[in-house]
Amino acid sequence: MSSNSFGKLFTVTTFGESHGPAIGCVIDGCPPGLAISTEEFKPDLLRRSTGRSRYTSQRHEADEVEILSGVYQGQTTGTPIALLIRNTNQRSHDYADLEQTFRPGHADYTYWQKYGIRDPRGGGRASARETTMRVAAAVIAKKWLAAHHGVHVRGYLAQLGEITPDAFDWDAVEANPFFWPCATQVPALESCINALRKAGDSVGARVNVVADGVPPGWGEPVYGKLDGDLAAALMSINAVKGVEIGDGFAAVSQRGSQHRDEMSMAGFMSNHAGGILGGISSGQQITASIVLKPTSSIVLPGRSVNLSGEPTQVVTKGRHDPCVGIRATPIAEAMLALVLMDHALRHRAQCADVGMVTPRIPAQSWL
Ligand code: EPS
Repeated sequence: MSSNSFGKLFTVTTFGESHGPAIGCVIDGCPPGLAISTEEFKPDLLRRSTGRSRYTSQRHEADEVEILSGVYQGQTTGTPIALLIRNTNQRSHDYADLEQTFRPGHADYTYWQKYGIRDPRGGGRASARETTMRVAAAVIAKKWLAAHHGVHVRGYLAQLGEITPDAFDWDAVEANPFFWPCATQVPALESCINALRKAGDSVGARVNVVADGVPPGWGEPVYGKLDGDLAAALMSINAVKGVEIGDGFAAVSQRGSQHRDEMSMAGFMSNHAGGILGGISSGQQITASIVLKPTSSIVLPGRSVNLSGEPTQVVTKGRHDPCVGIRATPIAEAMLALVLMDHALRHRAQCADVGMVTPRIPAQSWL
């Protein structure tokens, strides 16, 4: 009922609040024998972290993972893996005013209506800090997927406000703090964020993620569709307001003759489907896209009401991201990896005996 867990065979449960003593997760169902060390969590946690550049929240967290269980002599044992990260840089007084009111566009109001009690410090459970544990859990999923199936998940920022990439280069993506695929546009992104900061405002963004190497057959019909689970997982990320798989909403104006991905034994001739047909992977690159709304925690005054129902104005203090999309690439990758991991195990459980059937169209990458 309380929905802090997801996945059927590779189950991840997260817990903790942004300003509590710690955040953590329990991963159940991880196959035994996977080598894993605390060092391996660092790169992805750093990619997601606040304070990595001037263009994100300046809260400085070390994000040091402690492995509490499920790993013995450097290998997973098949028992629940508990990971913990202690919060060390909370500034809870920034949130004092929010005890009495609600930020427009934030979960403050809906959490209050649902539970009748809330932790307003840092957004509590609704804080983007919770995504730290998704990224940590996905380090394990990414490693297993790569080792057992050669699956590789990556992503990039595909739009920031009005700005779209002029060119595409995977090498550029990891070379700037925006995960932007065109190096020459980075100064324009910096100016955009600087101007937003000055104006006290925020902006939305689009993040694209892809998975290469997924074999055909992962996913289930009807209620367990791979794209259904992926859409739910991506939509569960804070601030996500839209999800597309493959061509997504562009399909509305396409003809069937355009949208279908014709086949030959040399490969599929296009990838409008985003690598998923009937909820089951086709062996093509899996492609998905998310839209993140502009951050609601902004310093421009906004009209709201207080706990007594009186009109008031909210000015959000604190160290907020002018665009949450800038840090969302590793989070979207994490959700894609976690869904793929779960479906890899689900496919193995039911259909491992089916093995390889012919014809098998070779995989291609479209990005
Ligand atoms: C967040 C507000 C800021 C961010 C935080 C998400 O927190 P605070 O107000 O405590 O400085 O820094 O993000 C993280 C701490 C993180 O690790 O992602 C919010 O309102 O969601």
